[in-house]
Parts: sequence; C-alpha cells; structure tokens
Amino acid sequence: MIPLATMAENTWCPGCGNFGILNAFKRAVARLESEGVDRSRFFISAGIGCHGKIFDYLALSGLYSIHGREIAAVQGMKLANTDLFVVAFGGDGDSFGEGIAHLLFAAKRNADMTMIVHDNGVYGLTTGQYTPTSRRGFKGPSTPAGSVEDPIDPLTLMLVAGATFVARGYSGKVEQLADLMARAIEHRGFAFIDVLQPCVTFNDAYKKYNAETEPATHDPKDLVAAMAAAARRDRLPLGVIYETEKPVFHRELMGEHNPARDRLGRAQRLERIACAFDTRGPAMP
Ligand SMILES: Cc1ncc(C[n+]2csc(CCOP(=O)(O)OP(=O)(O)O)c2C)c(N)n1
Ligand code: SF4
Repeated sequence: MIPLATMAENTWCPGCGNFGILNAFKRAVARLESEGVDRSRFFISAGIGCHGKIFDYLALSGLYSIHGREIAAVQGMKLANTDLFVVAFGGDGDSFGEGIAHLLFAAKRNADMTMIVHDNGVYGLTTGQYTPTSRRGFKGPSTPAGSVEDPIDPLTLMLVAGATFVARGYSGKVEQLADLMARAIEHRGFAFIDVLQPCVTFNDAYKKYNAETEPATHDPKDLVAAMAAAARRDRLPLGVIYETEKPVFHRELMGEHNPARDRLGRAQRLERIACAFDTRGPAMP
C-alpha cells in the first residue's frame, strides 16, 4: 500500500493533539482501502490554522481552503463528482466562528460529506485567542481577564441543525477515533465528528479529557437520548452520539447524475453552444 505520509516537514508542537487526529485518519483510510475503496476517491480540504496543516501531511487529493471555507469547498467537490468521499478538516475557531454558516447549512441540507473538527478550544495558529468553544473564564491575548461567554456545544448545535451522524472523539484515543472516522466516511449524509484535541501550548486539556471522557452508552438512534448525552457536562461521552438516515443533498438535487462521469464530449458541447447562439430560429419551409 502506498504510504499516506508526505515529504512535508511536520511543524506541530511536540505532544499536540493533532498528531492523534492525523494518525487516526491514516488508519481510517487504510481500513477503507483494505475494504476495497480506491484511494483516488478520497478528496479532502482544510481551513487555515494548526489543524489545516493536516492537508500538507496527507498524500490525498483535495484543495487547501481558506479560513472557514473548507466545508463549502468539499460540497463543491461532491457535486462535481458524486463518486467521491469528501472530508473537511476544520478548527473550532474556523468551523464555529467564521465558517459557522457553512457548517449549519451543510448539516441542514444533509450534504454527503464528513466534517472533522479539531476542537482545541483556542485559536492555535494565531497564538491563543478564545474561540466559540473556549470555556468561560478562558484567558488568552484577546481575553486577558477571562472570557465572559459560555461556550457553544458543537454536538447539540449539530443535532439541532439536522446532522445525520454526530460523534465525539478524543485525539488521545486513536483507535476509537479511527473507527469513528471510518464510520463517518461510510455514512451517507452529513457526518460530523467533534474531536477533543488538546493544544499543549495554549490549552492543555489532556488531564481533563483523560479524567472526564467515557464511552457513550445510549442508543444512538434515539434523538432524545442523543440530546441528553450531548448536553452532559459532568462527563464527556465518546463515540457515536446520533445516527439516522435522510435523503442526501446531491441526490435530491441531481438524482443519479454525476457531472464528472456524465460529462458531455467536446463535439456535444460545441453543438449546444452553436444552438444557444443560433438566433435564426427554425428553418422556413
Ligand atoms: C479569512 C481569515 N480570517 C482570519 C484569519 C486569521 N487566522 C488564521 S488561522 C486563525 C485561527 C485558527 O484557529 P482555529 O480555526 O481554531 O484552528 P487552530 O489553529 O486552533 O487549529 C485565524 C484567526 C485568516 N487567515 N483568514
Ligand atoms: S499551537 Fe497548539 S494546536 Fe498548534 S501545533 Fe502547537 S499544540 Fe498544536
């Protein structure tokens, strides 16, 4: 099997939770490949931030996006070639801040994509400002006296928005995370994984997550139970929080049409253009 690693130098801080996410994703891809998925069917995108560097470290096709726009990028890829498995990597700043409208609409329309959020509760690359998931009281360069806002809860947000696969992983539990990623990619519809990712430099949460995470035990088909699991604050359930089926966006829009596969040949395209510009109308008898 061709390695998924690239020649790019890895510049993440030693101990960063992003390493666990990268390793888990490589395992998930390897597992899907061993089940017969061709590597050329994976397409990825990432936002801007420490998380976004994962794009450089994976030998997969895709598009390096801009802050908060990876979700829009992969949706475009999917509509252009519906045979692809498209995966977006986002930071919590980029997904729940600048990119939040894209995230909500992707969930609402059940776009057939996987969204992996590297949720470190901080803007890592820009050196430690608070984000929408930072805890109340979080101190950073933009909140020196402590954040006075309550954090949003990504899982509840996604359940309410209509996501059909909602999960929580932890970068410190690589095997479980790899399993979640493989299941998310196989899921037909909008699959969302919030990955608890300690940022050792600006928000080192290893101790907290090691102590507070536990496997989810509720029935993931039960929305009410999923809501209750998502809302828990005393413990942090890991695993699939909710899973259901709904029609996917590209099928609702285009049926079985695949623009990449069903592309018109050059001669057909020229004929269409000629027709469009032919103002003479039908020939007179
Ligand atoms: C449109 C735009 N807005 C803001 C920035 C500046 N910027 C780059 S990375 C970043 C923070 C990234 O934080 P997050 O998304 O949480 O990812 P992390 O670095 O923590 O992985 C910001 C604000 C940018 N590059 N582009
Ligand atoms: S700043 Fe934080 S998120 Fe960025 S590489 Fe370092 S530890 Fe990881």
